[in-house]
Amino acid sequence: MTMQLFSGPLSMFGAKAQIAALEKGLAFDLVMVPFDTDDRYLPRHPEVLRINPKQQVPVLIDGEVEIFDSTQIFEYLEDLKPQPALWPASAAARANARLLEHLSDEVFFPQVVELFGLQDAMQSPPAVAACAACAHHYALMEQRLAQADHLAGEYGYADIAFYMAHVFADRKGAGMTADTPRLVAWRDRVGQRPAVRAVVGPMMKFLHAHQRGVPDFLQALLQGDSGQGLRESRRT
Ligand SMILES: N[C@@H](CCC(=O)N[C@@H](CS)C(=O)NCC(=O)O)C(=O)O
Repeated sequence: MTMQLFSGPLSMFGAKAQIAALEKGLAFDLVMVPFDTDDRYLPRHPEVLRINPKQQVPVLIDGEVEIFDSTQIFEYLEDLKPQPALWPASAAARANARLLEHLSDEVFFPQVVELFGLQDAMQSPPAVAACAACAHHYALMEQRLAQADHLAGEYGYADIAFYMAHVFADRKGAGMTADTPRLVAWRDRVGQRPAVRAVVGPMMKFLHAHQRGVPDFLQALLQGDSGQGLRESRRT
């Protein structure tokens, strides 16, 4: 039976898992769970409730494997199909890449979450602090890109995680700027990947259809077929 990935139309963590599966060339059925239109996901799908005590997406079912959490799913996909590799080869480089992925999910993204609900108060102290924290993270990533085209050497999970997190940061008013030119070039490079376009394109079209903001740098995805022929096997 084909692997099933449970996500939501605006789930940045689900998008991480979806991009990774596409990069690996793995077939999967994408199951979109119910969702309300105010940045809140209500994953009432019975399989999500059964498998994830946190009741969150993404959840992956592959035969006897039933797991949740985007990073856990990264690890499973890497074990399942080692090529193309999305973690670096050496132990030290892998540790570094995992650290960057963790920082993106657990340090950078929580600052973005702070901005949810503050869109009309971007000069308020908590919004200013969250934007400053995002800018600090961008500056750190800019330094990483002095040595390589991607955050942890070759393109991989660290890039996927931070790309998705920064899309939401931009939507909430904490996007990257010309202060980090290497990072802007990285954004364009990663954003051109067919797997990334295939996931971010529909997400932007969903936002647009619900009269919600689409970042300037992603406006082009509203035109035409952003999936470029890369599709998961079926949407449920
Ligand atoms: N650490 C988890 C985070 C998952 C997460 O926050 N999922 C969100 C959607 S992007 C969700 O399902 N939220 C619903 C809720 O918390 O009630 C991961 O990496 O998968």
